[in-house]
Amino acid sequence: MLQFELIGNNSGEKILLQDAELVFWPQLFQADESKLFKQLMETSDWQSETIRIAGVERLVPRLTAWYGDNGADYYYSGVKHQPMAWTKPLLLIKEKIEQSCGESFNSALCNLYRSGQDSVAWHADDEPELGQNPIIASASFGATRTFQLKHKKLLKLRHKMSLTSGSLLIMKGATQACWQHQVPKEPTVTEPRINITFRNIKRI
Ligand SMILES: O=C(O)CCC(=O)C(=O)O
Repeated sequence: MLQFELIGNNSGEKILLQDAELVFWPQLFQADESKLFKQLMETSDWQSETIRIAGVERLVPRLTAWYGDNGADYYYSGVKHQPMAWTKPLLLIKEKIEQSCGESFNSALCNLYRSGQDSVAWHADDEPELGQNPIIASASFGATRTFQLKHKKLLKLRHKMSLTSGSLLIMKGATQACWQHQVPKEPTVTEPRINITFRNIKRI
């Protein structure tokens, strides 16, 4: 049975970046992170999706799974997707994050990066159903991967950080409006990583 304890300073570390609000907890899940990684691997319904780029169908370079409250539908490539019902480990992680940051979430996108060959390209989490200035809570388990940010207008402004296992990164304020982020391929990484971005879909 997994249990979480809030110890020490639980307010996270602020990352100072122009036009962004980022708060980072390097070890929010502490000793539970490897157990959670295993449970997430086993209980998530990982799917291989395709995207169309310039008329060509391509496999998304990672596996994904959407979970959420009933009715927290989201639109992707013009198609309505319905989330699957929450699993136990996801609900535990969600509860811990909600306790830590004081926000609530009704859906989660899970990404499985099978190795350093998997990635997510530059984008912002700025879909209309997330509303203005959305709060995105990003929890990571497994291999450490590099998370990069670039300002949409001030092209010299860039930032990168290592998202370690058991960490939580909160992105809020103007972050999605002003910045893009990516997880690039890292061929030297051989181990898998799971990332979960908790979101609040407004159109229910
Ligand atoms: O894997 C990550 O750290 C980021 C995932 C991400 O950007 C997303 O799900 O939109």
